[in-house]
Amino acid sequence: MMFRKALEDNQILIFDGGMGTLLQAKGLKPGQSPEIFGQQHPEVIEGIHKDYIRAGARVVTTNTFGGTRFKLGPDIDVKRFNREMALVARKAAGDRAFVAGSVGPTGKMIKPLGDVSFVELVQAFKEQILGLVQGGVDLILGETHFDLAEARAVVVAAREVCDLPIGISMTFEQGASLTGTDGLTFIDTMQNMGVDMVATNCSAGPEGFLTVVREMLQRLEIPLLVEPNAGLPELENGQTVFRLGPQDFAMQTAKFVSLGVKALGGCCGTTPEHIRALCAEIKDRKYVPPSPSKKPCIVLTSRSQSVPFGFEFKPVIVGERINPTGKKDLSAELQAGQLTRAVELAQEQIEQGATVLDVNVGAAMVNEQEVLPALIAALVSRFDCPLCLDSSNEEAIREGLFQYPGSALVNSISGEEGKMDRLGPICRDFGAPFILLPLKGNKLPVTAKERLSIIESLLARAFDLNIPKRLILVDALALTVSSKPEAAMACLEVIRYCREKWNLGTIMGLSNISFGLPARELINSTFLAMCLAHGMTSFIANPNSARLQETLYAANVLLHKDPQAGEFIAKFSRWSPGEQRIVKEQDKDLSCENASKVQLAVIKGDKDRIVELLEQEVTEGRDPFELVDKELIPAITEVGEKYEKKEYFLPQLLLSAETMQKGFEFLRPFLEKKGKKKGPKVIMATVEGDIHDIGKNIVCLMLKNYGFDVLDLGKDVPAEEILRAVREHKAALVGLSALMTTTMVKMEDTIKLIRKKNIPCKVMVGGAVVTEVFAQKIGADGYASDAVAAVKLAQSLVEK
Ligand code: THG
Repeated sequence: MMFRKALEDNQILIFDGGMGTLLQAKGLKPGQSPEIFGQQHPEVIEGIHKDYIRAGARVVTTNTFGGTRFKLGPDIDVKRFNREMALVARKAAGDRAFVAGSVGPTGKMIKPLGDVSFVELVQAFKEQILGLVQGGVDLILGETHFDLAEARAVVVAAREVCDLPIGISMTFEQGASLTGTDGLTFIDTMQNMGVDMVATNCSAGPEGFLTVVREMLQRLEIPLLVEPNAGLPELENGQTVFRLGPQDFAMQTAKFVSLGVKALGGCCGTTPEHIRALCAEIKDRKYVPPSPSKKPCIVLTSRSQSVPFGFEFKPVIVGERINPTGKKDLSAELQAGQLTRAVELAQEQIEQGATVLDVNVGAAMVNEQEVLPALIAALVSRFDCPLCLDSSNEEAIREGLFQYPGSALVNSISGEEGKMDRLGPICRDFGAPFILLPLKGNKLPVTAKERLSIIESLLARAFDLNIPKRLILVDALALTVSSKPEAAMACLEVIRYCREKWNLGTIMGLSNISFGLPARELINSTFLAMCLAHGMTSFIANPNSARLQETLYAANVLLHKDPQAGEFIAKFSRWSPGEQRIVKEQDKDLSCENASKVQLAVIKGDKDRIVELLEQEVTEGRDPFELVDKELIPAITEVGEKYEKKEYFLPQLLLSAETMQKGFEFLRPFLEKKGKKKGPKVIMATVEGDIHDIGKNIVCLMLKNYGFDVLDLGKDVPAEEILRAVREHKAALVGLSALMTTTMVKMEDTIKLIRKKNIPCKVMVGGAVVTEVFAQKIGADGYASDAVAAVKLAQSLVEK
């Protein structure tokens, strides 16, 4: 029978007991290594295995606990030793019992606690496991582990070497392992990694295991093995002895069956007699798996904390602030490889209530592959909070996962060609949940339908790769509501669909939604409440917002996640309602009292009436040129000023620009008839790889309104194509846009190409992550922070 089958049936599975105490009785000297002793006396080991099988054990464990090169030393052939010990067990067991290949701790601590790296540990375990596999073991059993990172290394190593079932056992004292892992964090991490069985052994007698086993059962979804000692060790004439006799041991250990434990065995001090008594005690008992009361969608862990995301759990705030976007100080530090500010931001956000931290070091001139792992190491050694690795650089993510001791959240896997195939299996093997980002190709999916179709196809691919749902969190994709008015409602639909159809949790970068609007926190917190009502399980945001926190705690009461409103009351019992802070709407016409009808139409964005008004003026004999110069341009200039003064926001700017554009189109035939020469030629493009064009489109509109002759090449435009257009049209000016740090480098390529060909054309750049400093560095002629600034810049560049 295969071991996996035995895990699935309803039998209680009995493992063997201790080896060390028995070996002492057979001549092992205090201080001598049981491994070397076993190599010299294989017949003794074989005898012990046989004794356990006769006593009723269905699984025996190889004498290879200290079988890595770190414990065996340089003189022993690791692979051969493990193979021989496995063969001894196999010989004793035949087909009557399973053989578990024991893999204990190396005695080395992983960096930065000690001096070995994760990769070195994996190497050492692989060597050992290869020998065990060659000797014919039925499963790999990591035993008595006390460090989560090392336990993970056993799993990764076993996966690289074989397809055998894997069980991992951790030992806990007073609720935590030596390096601070509790039972829940342990099983959450191991279940994420997809191991076949979890276990706990050593440290105490059966009764000392109750608390930690109960803790694990809350979320246990796979078989659990419990192997207690024969009581607590006592010192007797300088020797450790275990005094719990076979009958008491058996009675106490058998009690775990009714809690939902699948497998039982013994650790230090237990003998074949203990196992015989245990078998008698559990005869006629059946395995009844526990049924966890609340099942999370995904769980993230650090070495010492586990954070569940799910419909019955509180929403998780992922702190967004370790992100150089818009932060000059942080960008400068990361460029210099310094981590002080990032560590400070971590501290602040944890104090402000973040339970997970997003870590993004993506800025121009930062080597993410080096900086991300270094920052992860720095954060892991200081804070308990699990991390979300936010990078589009796959190598940086992979290096980050090597550095990380638990289950980090990978941000993200999009529909980009091949991305799921490359990153999905890594996430699966490292037990790292990931954010599925519904972006594909070069069109932003605005409607729910478009998003759902990408989500469905990515899910299908993930399931093909054997990625379980417990590793998937969907990004509902918060876009900017001021330019895509239906995009917020699409998020709600995505959230509900993921929950109802797939039982999948969701997340979003909340603040994207309010870009370009005033009182952004008002929009953000209102949208948060809506999303939570639809079942969103987490969000990426700045935790340092009172309004967001107020909304969150209030929503927890309303969605029955804060029983008796306990937390809410504790936090807000002394809260005082603020005065209404709506500033009186300014007397609309005050600031434009001298405006004409046409001007007012542009300023108010009356796009339905602008043509009619202009038509009337033309009929009455007004000069079309004068209408442009004295009416439209002054009006849009007024709008630009209002935007700069923050009286106007993105929606109004857009509306006025469209209105002006309509007016302009109406006047164009009259202007051309009269032979007005066109304004300066400007080529506009979003650079290659980048599909964001809201900003660029607004700039195009504004430039046209100021008389520029704009050619818009669209988005995702390669440098060569931009060069070709510049040449063909003899453009005076090129405007390049990029939203993402990953694509802003393409601006530099484009500028280099234009300069190389010695073309006398000016280049201006802009976009969310672009800065003045970056613009200078890549040799642009100017940088504009928004559409109004872009017009001014364009005018000054073509004048020169
Ligand atoms: N989905 C996923 N991941 C994401 C996003 C998403 N990661 C990045 C982003 N969106 C979420 N993170 C941020 C981080 C910073 C800001 C917004 C979103 C931000 N920064 C301020 C600025 O640019 O002006 C600076 C604020 C400050 O100083 O703290 O707004 O959607 N999966």
